[in-house]
Amino acid sequence: MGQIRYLTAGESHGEMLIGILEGMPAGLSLVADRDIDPILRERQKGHGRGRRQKIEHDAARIVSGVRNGVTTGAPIALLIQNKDWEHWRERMPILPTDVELLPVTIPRPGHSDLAGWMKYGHADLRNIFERASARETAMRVAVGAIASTMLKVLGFESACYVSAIGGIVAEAETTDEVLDAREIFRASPVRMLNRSIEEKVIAKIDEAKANGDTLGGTVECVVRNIPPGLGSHVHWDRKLDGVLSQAIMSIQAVKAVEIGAGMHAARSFGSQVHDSIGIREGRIVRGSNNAGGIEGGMSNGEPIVIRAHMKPISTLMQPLQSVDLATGKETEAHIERSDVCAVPALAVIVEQVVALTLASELLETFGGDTLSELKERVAIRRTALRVGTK
Ligand code: EPS
Repeated sequence: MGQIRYLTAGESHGEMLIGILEGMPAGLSLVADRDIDPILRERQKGHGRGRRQKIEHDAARIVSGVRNGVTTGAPIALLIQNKDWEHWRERMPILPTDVELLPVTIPRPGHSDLAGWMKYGHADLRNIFERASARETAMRVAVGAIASTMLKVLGFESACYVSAIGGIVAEAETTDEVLDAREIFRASPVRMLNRSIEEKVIAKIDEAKANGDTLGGTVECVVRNIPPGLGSHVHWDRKLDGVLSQAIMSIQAVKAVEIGAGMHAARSFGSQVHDSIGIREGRIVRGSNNAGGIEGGMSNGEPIVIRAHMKPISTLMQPLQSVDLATGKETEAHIERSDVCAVPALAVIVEQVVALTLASELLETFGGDTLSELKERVAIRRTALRVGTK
């Protein structure tokens, strides 16, 4: 368990999303429209997003924990208004109502609908999926952007791009390539590195849309300048790779996580996988980074490389077979406005979720009530690791 805790609340078509971030040190300069809102806007982009993103203009309002543009060390509370609530306020009432709520009773295969019904028995599946919706990730991104702001001050650099959509793959060769190409993929409608395949990917998303279908894909996140020693080898629940994977697996529609060489490592000889250790000017250097920056559950100073694989979105305009839970009869699944492809949004979400985890682990390892204390301690760790001195 790291030192940062956060909670989100809110339904996709409720009045607002709410977040509370606890454990940030005092002394961080933080202004929502400079540090959070540009990242929220990035999450809304991408070819294949639905009409909802034309309605929303996500912006965070900080309501506590910051004074005069600087964190105080108190919990930071945030609000994001759902503009679409205007259209839903009658059907998403907090108070008892006489308005007909038009219950949804036919679960969508792949969504939370059926498992949530089995768990809660709600007669209206909307009571499940309004909260399960990936709309919640808007607040996770807002909270993560605060962690990112702190990590940037401490010299961390991160980027996350889309390496595959619908089976069309374009992976970076090196970590530096990803970080250097940030402006390129941010400008891409599919957040990919290779502009030459962009058209092919866009055509595939359009084909899915025309067929009432959806597409998933893969994103790759890299983070550079991480001090060694985050996480721990001593307990299962303190291992950095375990903690990162849990955080990423908790993002809606993510079905697999890989670190470094990931699945490829399982198919290769050890001599092809493990990263040789060398020395240059008194400093440890590695021959490769197949470990993805983590060995023995600890950061080893190399860039962290982590991939998340997303299933296709489960609301299909050409629905699969399902069962009406009210009548017990087989029929077509419920249709709800949704996205065709949200993999570019996932890239933004993963980068911020990784930042939250790293910030939390950083504070666990180095402590620090104030940002200046934390900065000093991180600097000592970064410079202390010289070898060959005797
Ligand atoms: C989302 C907003 C939602 C969905 C999407 C995420 O908007 P609406 O339901 O009003 O169209 O587009 O939710 C899902 C993919 C899901 O599985 O529920 C957003 O802002 O990210």
